[in-house]
Amino acid sequence: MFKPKVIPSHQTTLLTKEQQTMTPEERNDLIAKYAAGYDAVMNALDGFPADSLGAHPLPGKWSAREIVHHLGDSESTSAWRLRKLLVEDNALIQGYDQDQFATRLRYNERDMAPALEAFRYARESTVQLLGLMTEDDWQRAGTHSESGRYTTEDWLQIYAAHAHNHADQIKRLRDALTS
Ligand code: NI
Repeated sequence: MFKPKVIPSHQTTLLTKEQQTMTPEERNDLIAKYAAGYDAVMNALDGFPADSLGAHPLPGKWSAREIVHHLGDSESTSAWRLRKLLVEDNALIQGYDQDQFATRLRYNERDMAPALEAFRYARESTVQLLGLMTEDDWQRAGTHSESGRYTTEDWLQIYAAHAHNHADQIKRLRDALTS
């Protein structure tokens, strides 16, 4: 069970308002959302017709199995990205083509169970790190190969939402297949 870390107020007063883009409360809300991402995906998969995991009922959209493999790969990558941001000064965050990954790495042909576990434990170990981050850690920044400056707060904003967005996508697939 994840417990948001309480940050003593004297730490935040060290920063000016301009430097601080999120309050500790806002960050803790996003960390809790991030920590709930695996359960959101499992809820979306609950009752999904097993013989349709590889189906494409929505034109141009991934199947449920492809989404789960994407989560396995993307979340492993995101875990590594946060670690780089925390350890390396001005870490290089490398972008990649997720559709090429889906096709060339044969997402739709492979059992998704190991990807679900990769997703789950990449998050679980990363939640440990998020709970230990100091104000200084939340000011760290690297450079993304496509989008430029990339801070630990940017990381949090992106990945707090990521799994929930894909859980919604899986639900839309389920609705399309079962209605
Ligand atoms: Ni994604």
